[in-house]
Amino acid sequence: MTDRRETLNYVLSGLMRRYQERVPDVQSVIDDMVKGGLIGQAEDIENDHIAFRTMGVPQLGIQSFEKIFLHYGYQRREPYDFAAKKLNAYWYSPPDPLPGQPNFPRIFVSELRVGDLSEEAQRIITSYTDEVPSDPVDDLNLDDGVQVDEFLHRALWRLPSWEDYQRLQEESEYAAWVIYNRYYLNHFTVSVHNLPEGYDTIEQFNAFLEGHGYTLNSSGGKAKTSPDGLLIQSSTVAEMIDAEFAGGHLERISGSYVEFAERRPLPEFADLPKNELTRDKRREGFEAGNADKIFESTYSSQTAGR
Ligand code: OOG
Ligand code: NI
Repeated sequence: MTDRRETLNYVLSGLMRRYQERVPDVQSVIDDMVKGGLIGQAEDIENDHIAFRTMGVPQLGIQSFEKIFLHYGYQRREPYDFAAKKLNAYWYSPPDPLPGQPNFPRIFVSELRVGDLSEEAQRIITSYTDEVPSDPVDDLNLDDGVQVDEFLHRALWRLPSWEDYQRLQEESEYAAWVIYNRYYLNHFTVSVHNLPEGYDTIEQFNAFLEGHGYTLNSSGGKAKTSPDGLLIQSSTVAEMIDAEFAGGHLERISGSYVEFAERRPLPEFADLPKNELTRDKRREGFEAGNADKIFESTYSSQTAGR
Protein backbone atom coordinates (compact mmCIF):
# COMPACT_ATOMS: atom_id res chain seq x y z
CA MET A 1 0.00 0.00 0.00
CA THR A 2 1.36 3.41 -0.83
CA ASP A 3 1.99 5.83 2.00
CA ARG A 4 -0.94 8.26 2.26
CA ARG A 5 1.60 11.07 2.30
CA GLU A 6 2.55 10.23 -1.31
CA THR A 7 -1.08 10.87 -2.27
CA LEU A 8 -0.99 14.05 -0.18
CA ASN A 9 2.06 15.19 -2.16
CA TYR A 10 0.16 14.65 -5.39
CA VAL A 11 -2.90 16.56 -4.16
CA LEU A 12 -0.81 19.45 -2.84
CA SER A 13 1.13 19.81 -6.08
CA GLY A 14 -2.13 19.88 -8.06
CA LEU A 15 -3.41 22.66 -5.82
CA MET A 16 -0.18 24.64 -6.15
CA ARG A 17 -0.16 24.26 -9.94
CA ARG A 18 -3.69 25.68 -10.40
CA TYR A 19 -2.94 28.39 -7.87
CA GLN A 20 0.22 29.49 -9.70
CA GLU A 21 -1.70 29.63 -12.97
CA ARG A 22 -4.44 31.80 -11.47
CA VAL A 23 -2.22 34.07 -9.39
CA PRO A 24 0.68 35.57 -11.38
CA ASP A 25 1.99 37.19 -8.16
CA VAL A 26 3.10 33.73 -6.98
CA GLN A 27 5.62 33.16 -9.78
CA SER A 28 6.65 36.77 -9.77
CA VAL A 29 7.39 36.82 -6.01
CA ILE A 30 9.41 33.60 -6.45
CA ASP A 31 11.31 35.11 -9.41
CA ASP A 32 12.07 38.27 -7.46
CA MET A 33 13.33 36.19 -4.53
CA VAL A 34 15.64 34.20 -6.82
CA LYS A 35 16.90 37.33 -8.62
CA GLY A 36 17.50 39.05 -5.29
CA GLY A 37 19.52 36.04 -4.09
CA LEU A 38 17.11 35.30 -1.20
CA ILE A 39 16.72 31.72 -2.44
CA GLY A 40 18.43 29.57 -5.06
CA GLN A 41 15.22 28.10 -6.49
CA ALA A 42 11.47 27.87 -5.83
CA GLU A 43 11.88 24.62 -3.86
CA ASP A 44 13.90 26.50 -1.23
CA ILE A 45 10.76 28.28 -0.05
CA GLU A 46 9.22 26.80 3.08
CA ASN A 47 5.43 26.81 2.73
CA ASP A 48 4.20 27.78 6.21
CA HIS A 49 0.56 26.98 5.47
CA ILE A 50 -2.17 26.89 2.87
CA ALA A 51 -5.79 27.97 3.32
CA PHE A 52 -9.23 27.03 2.04
CA ARG A 53 -12.69 28.57 2.37
CA THR A 54 -15.97 26.66 2.53
CA MET A 55 -19.73 27.23 2.75
CA GLY A 56 -21.04 26.19 6.16
CA VAL A 57 -24.14 24.23 5.14
CA PRO A 58 -24.78 20.75 6.60
CA GLN A 59 -23.45 18.66 3.69
CA LEU A 60 -20.39 20.89 3.04
CA GLY A 61 -18.31 23.20 5.24
CA ILE A 62 -15.39 22.29 7.47
CA GLN A 63 -16.83 18.93 8.57
CA SER A 64 -16.88 17.76 4.95
CA PHE A 65 -13.69 19.37 3.69
CA GLU A 66 -11.46 18.36 6.62
CA LYS A 67 -12.06 14.65 5.97
CA ILE A 68 -9.73 14.87 2.99
CA PHE A 69 -6.76 16.10 4.97
CA LEU A 70 -7.51 14.12 8.14
CA HIS A 71 -7.24 11.05 5.89
CA TYR A 72 -3.72 12.13 4.89
CA GLY A 73 -2.61 12.41 8.51
CA TYR A 74 -3.40 16.01 9.43
CA GLN A 75 -4.69 16.70 12.94
CA ARG A 76 -7.37 19.24 13.84
CA ARG A 77 -6.07 21.88 16.26
CA GLU A 78 -7.55 25.07 17.74
CA PRO A 79 -10.87 26.55 16.61
CA TYR A 80 -11.31 30.25 15.78
CA ASP A 81 -14.45 32.36 15.76
CA PHE A 82 -14.78 35.50 13.67
CA ALA A 83 -18.00 37.02 14.98
CA ALA A 84 -18.29 40.06 12.71
CA LYS A 85 -17.40 38.10 9.57
CA LYS A 86 -19.65 35.17 10.63
CA LEU A 87 -16.86 32.63 10.12
CA ASN A 88 -15.57 29.57 11.93
CA ALA A 89 -12.11 28.13 11.33
CA TYR A 90 -9.65 25.48 12.48
CA TRP A 91 -6.02 24.93 11.80
CA TYR A 92 -4.53 21.50 11.12
CA SER A 93 -1.02 20.30 11.87
CA PRO A 94 0.62 18.15 9.19
CA PRO A 95 1.90 14.57 9.32
CA ASP A 96 5.67 14.06 9.60
CA PRO A 97 7.52 14.74 6.37
CA LEU A 98 8.45 11.87 4.09
CA PRO A 99 12.12 10.88 4.49
CA GLY A 100 14.40 13.46 2.88
CA GLN A 101 11.50 15.77 2.00
CA PRO A 102 10.51 19.16 3.40
CA ASN A 103 7.79 19.66 6.02
CA PHE A 104 4.22 19.57 4.79
CA PRO A 105 2.40 22.89 5.19
CA ARG A 106 -0.06 23.53 8.01
CA ILE A 107 -3.65 23.99 6.79
CA PHE A 108 -6.18 26.66 7.75
CA VAL A 109 -9.82 25.93 6.85
CA SER A 110 -12.67 28.36 7.43
CA GLU A 111 -16.42 28.22 6.81
CA LEU A 112 -19.17 30.79 6.47
CA ARG A 113 -21.93 30.44 9.07
CA VAL A 114 -24.57 30.58 6.35
CA GLY A 115 -27.41 30.34 8.88
CA ASP A 116 -26.33 33.67 10.41
CA LEU A 117 -26.84 35.62 7.17
CA SER A 118 -30.04 37.37 6.04
CA GLU A 119 -32.87 35.21 4.68
CA GLU A 120 -32.18 36.52 1.20
CA ALA A 121 -28.47 35.70 1.28
CA GLN A 122 -29.27 32.25 2.68
CA ARG A 123 -31.77 31.69 -0.12
CA ILE A 124 -29.18 32.65 -2.74
CA ILE A 125 -26.46 30.46 -1.25
CA THR A 126 -28.64 27.39 -0.74
CA SER A 127 -30.01 27.68 -4.30
CA TYR A 128 -26.43 26.76 -5.29
CA THR A 129 -25.37 24.46 -2.46
CA ASP A 130 -28.63 22.44 -2.70
CA GLU A 131 -27.26 21.16 -6.01
CA VAL A 132 -24.92 19.09 -3.83
CA PRO A 133 -27.38 16.59 -2.35
CA SER A 134 -25.05 14.91 0.14
CA ASP A 135 -21.51 15.28 1.47
CA PRO A 136 -19.44 14.88 -1.71
CA VAL A 137 -16.27 13.88 0.15
CA ASP A 138 -18.03 10.67 1.27
CA ASP A 139 -18.23 9.64 -2.39
CA LEU A 140 -14.49 10.02 -2.99
CA ASN A 141 -11.80 7.38 -2.77
CA LEU A 142 -9.32 9.53 -0.84
CA ASP A 143 -6.48 7.14 -1.69
CA ASP A 144 -6.94 8.08 -5.33
CA GLY A 145 -5.05 11.34 -5.69
CA VAL A 146 -6.34 11.91 -9.23
CA GLN A 147 -9.95 11.77 -7.96
CA VAL A 148 -9.26 14.16 -5.10
CA ASP A 149 -7.37 16.59 -7.34
CA GLU A 150 -10.26 16.59 -9.80
CA PHE A 151 -12.79 17.11 -6.97
CA LEU A 152 -10.94 20.13 -5.58
CA HIS A 153 -11.02 21.87 -8.96
CA ARG A 154 -14.44 20.95 -10.32
CA ALA A 155 -17.62 22.99 -10.01
CA LEU A 156 -19.79 21.89 -7.10
CA TRP A 157 -22.75 23.99 -8.29
CA ARG A 158 -23.87 25.92 -11.39
CA LEU A 159 -22.01 29.00 -12.55
CA PRO A 160 -23.24 31.89 -10.36
CA SER A 161 -25.06 34.86 -11.84
CA TRP A 162 -23.39 38.26 -11.56
CA GLU A 163 -26.50 39.56 -9.74
CA ASP A 164 -26.23 36.87 -7.06
CA TYR A 165 -22.50 37.48 -6.71
CA GLN A 166 -23.04 41.21 -6.18
CA ARG A 167 -25.92 40.72 -3.77
CA LEU A 168 -23.80 38.33 -1.69
CA GLN A 169 -20.82 40.66 -1.82
CA GLU A 170 -22.88 43.46 -0.24
CA GLU A 171 -23.50 41.27 2.77
CA SER A 172 -20.45 39.00 2.92
CA GLU A 173 -17.34 39.38 0.78
CA TYR A 174 -16.39 35.88 1.90
CA ALA A 175 -19.69 34.44 0.58
CA ALA A 176 -19.13 36.03 -2.84
CA TRP A 177 -15.58 34.69 -2.95
CA VAL A 178 -16.62 31.11 -2.20
CA ILE A 179 -19.65 31.07 -4.51
CA TYR A 180 -17.26 31.74 -7.40
CA ASN A 181 -13.84 30.40 -6.33
CA ARG A 182 -14.98 27.32 -4.37
CA TYR A 183 -12.06 25.10 -3.24
CA TYR A 184 -9.30 26.80 -5.23
CA LEU A 185 -6.33 27.40 -2.98
CA ASN A 186 -6.93 30.73 -1.22
CA HIS A 187 -3.22 31.31 -0.50
CA PHE A 188 0.08 29.71 0.18
CA THR A 189 2.45 31.26 2.68
CA VAL A 190 6.16 32.00 2.38
CA SER A 191 8.03 31.44 5.66
CA VAL A 192 10.33 34.42 5.99
CA HIS A 193 12.22 33.54 9.21
CA ASN A 194 14.52 31.10 7.39
CA LEU A 195 15.49 33.57 4.66
CA PRO A 196 18.91 35.26 4.71
CA GLU A 197 19.55 38.04 7.19
CA GLY A 198 18.13 41.32 5.98
CA TYR A 199 14.98 39.60 4.69
CA ASP A 200 14.06 37.32 7.57
CA THR A 201 11.54 39.54 9.34
CA ILE A 202 8.14 40.61 8.05
CA GLU A 203 9.16 44.22 8.38
CA GLN A 204 12.16 43.69 6.09
CA PHE A 205 10.34 41.37 3.74
CA ASN A 206 7.44 43.80 3.34
CA ALA A 207 9.97 46.48 2.33
CA PHE A 208 11.42 44.07 -0.24
CA LEU A 209 7.92 43.35 -1.62
CA GLU A 210 6.88 46.98 -1.80
CA GLY A 211 10.21 47.82 -3.44
CA HIS A 212 9.22 45.37 -6.16
CA GLY A 213 5.81 46.98 -6.58
CA TYR A 214 3.52 44.54 -4.75
CA THR A 215 0.42 45.92 -3.04
CA LEU A 216 0.08 44.67 0.52
CA ASN A 217 -3.12 44.24 2.49
CA SER A 218 -3.19 47.27 4.78
CA SER A 219 -6.13 46.26 6.99
CA GLY A 220 -4.97 46.61 10.60
CA GLY A 221 -1.50 47.65 9.33
CA LYS A 222 0.67 45.86 6.80
CA ALA A 223 2.32 43.69 9.48
CA LYS A 224 -0.16 41.84 11.66
CA THR A 225 1.34 40.84 15.01
CA SER A 226 0.00 38.38 17.60
CA PRO A 227 -0.33 39.65 21.20
CA ASP A 228 2.70 37.54 22.25
CA GLY A 229 4.71 39.26 19.49
CA LEU A 230 5.84 35.91 18.05
CA LEU A 231 3.66 35.47 14.94
CA ILE A 232 3.85 38.25 12.37
CA GLN A 233 2.04 38.01 9.04
CA SER A 234 1.43 40.04 5.92
CA SER A 235 -0.20 39.35 2.56
CA THR A 236 -0.62 40.71 -0.93
CA VAL A 237 -3.95 42.09 -2.01
CA ALA A 238 -5.73 39.36 -4.03
CA GLU A 239 -5.07 39.18 -7.71
CA MET A 240 -8.06 40.03 -9.92
CA ILE A 241 -9.20 37.22 -12.23
CA ASP A 242 -11.32 37.27 -15.38
CA ALA A 243 -14.48 35.49 -14.33
CA GLU A 244 -17.25 34.19 -16.52
CA PHE A 245 -20.68 34.32 -14.88
CA ALA A 246 -23.97 32.73 -15.97
CA GLY A 247 -25.04 33.69 -19.47
CA GLY A 248 -21.43 34.34 -20.51
CA HIS A 249 -21.29 37.62 -18.56
CA LEU A 250 -17.65 38.62 -17.88
CA GLU A 251 -16.35 40.50 -14.84
CA ARG A 252 -13.08 40.92 -12.99
CA ILE A 253 -13.30 39.65 -9.42
CA SER A 254 -10.96 38.75 -6.55
CA GLY A 255 -9.02 35.53 -6.92
CA SER A 256 -6.33 34.37 -4.52
CA TYR A 257 -3.40 36.02 -2.78
CA VAL A 258 0.04 35.28 -1.27
CA GLU A 259 0.85 35.41 2.43
CA PHE A 260 4.12 35.81 4.35
CA ALA A 261 4.75 34.62 7.90
CA GLU A 262 7.48 35.15 10.47
CA ARG A 263 7.43 32.75 13.40
CA ARG A 264 9.79 33.90 16.11
CA PRO A 265 11.51 31.46 18.49
CA LEU A 266 9.66 30.55 21.69
CA PRO A 267 11.15 32.46 24.66
CA GLU A 268 13.05 29.40 25.97
CA PHE A 269 14.86 29.05 22.59
CA ALA A 270 15.43 32.73 21.89
CA ASP A 271 19.22 32.41 22.30
CA LEU A 272 19.72 29.41 20.01
CA PRO A 273 21.54 29.95 16.71
CA LYS A 274 19.20 30.16 13.73
CA ASN A 275 20.23 26.80 12.25
CA GLU A 276 19.04 25.03 15.42
CA LEU A 277 15.61 26.65 15.36
CA THR A 278 13.52 23.81 13.97
CA ARG A 279 9.75 24.21 13.55
CA ASP A 280 8.99 22.92 17.07
CA LYS A 281 11.09 25.70 18.63
CA ARG A 282 9.15 28.50 16.99
CA ARG A 283 5.67 29.93 17.60
CA GLU A 284 3.02 27.47 16.38
CA GLY A 285 -0.60 27.86 15.34
CA PHE A 286 -2.46 30.93 14.18
CA GLU A 287 -3.85 34.10 15.73
CA ALA A 288 -7.48 35.22 15.43
CA GLY A 289 -6.61 38.93 15.41
CA ASN A 290 -4.13 38.48 12.55
CA ALA A 291 -6.42 36.15 10.59
CA ASP A 292 -9.37 38.52 10.88
CA LYS A 293 -7.42 41.11 8.87
CA ILE A 294 -5.84 38.65 6.45
CA PHE A 295 -9.29 37.50 5.31
CA GLU A 296 -9.72 41.01 3.92
CA SER A 297 -7.01 40.39 1.29
CA THR A 298 -9.85 39.41 -1.08
CA TYR A 299 -12.27 42.16 0.01
CA SER A 300 -13.10 45.08 -2.32
CA SER A 301 -11.89 47.49 0.35
CA GLN A 302 -8.38 46.09 -0.31
CA THR A 303 -8.54 45.12 -3.99
CA ALA A 304 -9.60 48.69 -4.81
CA GLY A 305 -5.99 49.61 -3.95
CA ARG A 306 -4.43 47.32 -6.58
C1 OOG B 1 -7.74 32.97 5.62
C2 OOG B 1 -7.30 34.15 6.47
C3 OOG B 1 -6.53 33.75 7.71
C4 OOG B 1 -4.12 33.24 8.52
O1 OOG B 1 -3.01 32.82 8.22
O2 OOG B 1 -4.38 33.67 9.65
C5 OOG B 1 -5.16 33.25 7.45
C6 OOG B 1 -8.53 33.34 4.40
O3 OOG B 1 -8.38 34.45 3.85
O4 OOG B 1 -9.35 32.50 3.98
O5 OOG B 1 -4.82 32.84 6.39
NI1 NI C 1 -2.91 32.35 6.13
